[in-house]
Amino acid sequence: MKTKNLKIIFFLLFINIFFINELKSQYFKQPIPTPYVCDYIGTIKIIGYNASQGDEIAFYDPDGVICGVFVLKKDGVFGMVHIYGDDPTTMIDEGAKSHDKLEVKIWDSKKNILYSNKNIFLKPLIIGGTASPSEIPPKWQTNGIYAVEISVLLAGDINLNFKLDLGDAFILIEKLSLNQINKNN
Ligand SMILES: [Ca+2]
Ligand SMILES: [Ca+2]
Repeated sequence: MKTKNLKIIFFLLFINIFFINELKSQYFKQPIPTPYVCDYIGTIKIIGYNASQGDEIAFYDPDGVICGVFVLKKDGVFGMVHIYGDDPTTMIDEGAKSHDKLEVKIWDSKKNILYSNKNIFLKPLIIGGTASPSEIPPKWQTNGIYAVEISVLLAGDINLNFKLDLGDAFILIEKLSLNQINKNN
């Protein structure tokens, strides 16, 4: 009986080490690994709050190929994300070439919302060690480690206070009327 219990405990430990630590993405499909890799780490906030464990980040190359995916293991931080480069010896496009701009998409797992393009703001992150602050937009190059701060903001949140409110409306009206004045002159 005791050995049976021990076996169960070891089995659970095994599952914990090999499966739970390597969370598989539910939303984004897995990239195709190649020997050409660059790594990204950093922080991530969604509309002012730390992104949650289980939320997903995907990196796309300019051909629309998904070349890096990471499922958050801890709130607010991610990485390392392995972002794969294209293997020139294969016919298919597995990922990025040197200096390709990378696009980021975020999936909020609890709300089941996908954020991309105009909702996502990136900033270089200085953390020291072996990671360099990322260029903005991030560019793929083999063998580097880069750090970036990701913020998801509401589209239309012009004054960046994480709310869509009258403040945004006033700025927008001001902009529109300035455009109108410029047009009329
Ligand atoms: Ca290829
Ligand atoms: Ca490509």
